[in-house]
Amino acid sequence: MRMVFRWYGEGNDSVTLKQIKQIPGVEGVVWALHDIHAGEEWPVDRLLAFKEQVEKYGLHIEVVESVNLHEDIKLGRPTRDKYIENYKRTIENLAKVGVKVICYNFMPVFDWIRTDLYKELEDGSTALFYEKAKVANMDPMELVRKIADYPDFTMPGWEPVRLQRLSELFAAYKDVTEEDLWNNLKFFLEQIIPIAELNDIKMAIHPDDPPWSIFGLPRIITNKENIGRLLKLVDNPYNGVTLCSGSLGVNPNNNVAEMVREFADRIPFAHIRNVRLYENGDFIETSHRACDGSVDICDIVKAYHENGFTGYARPDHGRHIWNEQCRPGYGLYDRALGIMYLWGIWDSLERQRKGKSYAAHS
Ligand code: DNO
Repeated sequence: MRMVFRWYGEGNDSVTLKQIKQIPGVEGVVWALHDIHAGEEWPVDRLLAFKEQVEKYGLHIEVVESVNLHEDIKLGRPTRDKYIENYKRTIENLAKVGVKVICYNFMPVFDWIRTDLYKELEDGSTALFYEKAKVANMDPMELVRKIADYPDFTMPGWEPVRLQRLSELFAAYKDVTEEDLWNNLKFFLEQIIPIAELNDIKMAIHPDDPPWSIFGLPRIITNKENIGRLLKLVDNPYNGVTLCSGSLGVNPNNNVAEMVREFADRIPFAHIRNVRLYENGDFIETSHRACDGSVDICDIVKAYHENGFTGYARPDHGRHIWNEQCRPGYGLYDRALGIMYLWGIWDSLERQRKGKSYAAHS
């Protein structure tokens, strides 16, 4: 397991590279050029400058999250061809700076969705919260206004350009079914995977968050069966998944550890975090510790360990603790605690496997 940490870039993140370097076992940052619009090519000079900046701190940039797809690709419009060409060029450019994994998603219009970014937990910390009934009854424009209340934060999937086009996008998706989305994903992968393979970059799709349809828009990367289907669309090791325990874990029918066991060789990147589910379908993000939420993080890490997982992993969202001012879900403290929890489980499993001390200096 190769630990990495999401970083939004200088001036765009409250966490510094120096701090990230001090979290035990973190070897690289998970990053993106957030100012580049979906569909545009990422220029090599920008990538080289970013690499130099990060490497100064002894960290690598091998995992990108995300290279977002232009909506025309998801909609299967004829104009997708030029955006797919740009995507291929971006893959080639990323290979030039040593990138090994590209995380992306295929969710129409929106990326992850929550109804409250600062919901208080019983210990006084705050965390991302999703109220199912609220979303079910919500006009999506209301959610957009809510995000606009936090102008300092550019959330992936919520770029201003996309939001301005919201009503147009809803109209465009009106008749798009899940099967259409599958066909459009297949078309994209058939074009992209050969280029990814040639450039030794694994494509790793992120599950839909939450893994069900919202606002009547189709969502397809939602459960084990569909992940199996995705992997077969183009049956090649370069077509993989970012297995996100928090996204998939909010559906109680999803057993994430079972998915790890089934798809281990097709998971180049793991997102590991916990979430607490309520009977009415609401959920809140908790600490990574298994007993704090509904997802068996111990069993998930055990499944990775059993399978000799050598891919990248990152803690996912954290709570906001100790008065930290940060991007919602992306503070330093709770994610660093999450990492230590994951290492704790991993190291004790390693200790058992080896049958001898795991301490480097003993
Ligand atoms: C949320 C993230 C997602 C993820 C994208 C990948 O915190 O896990 O926004 O980056 O869905 O494309």
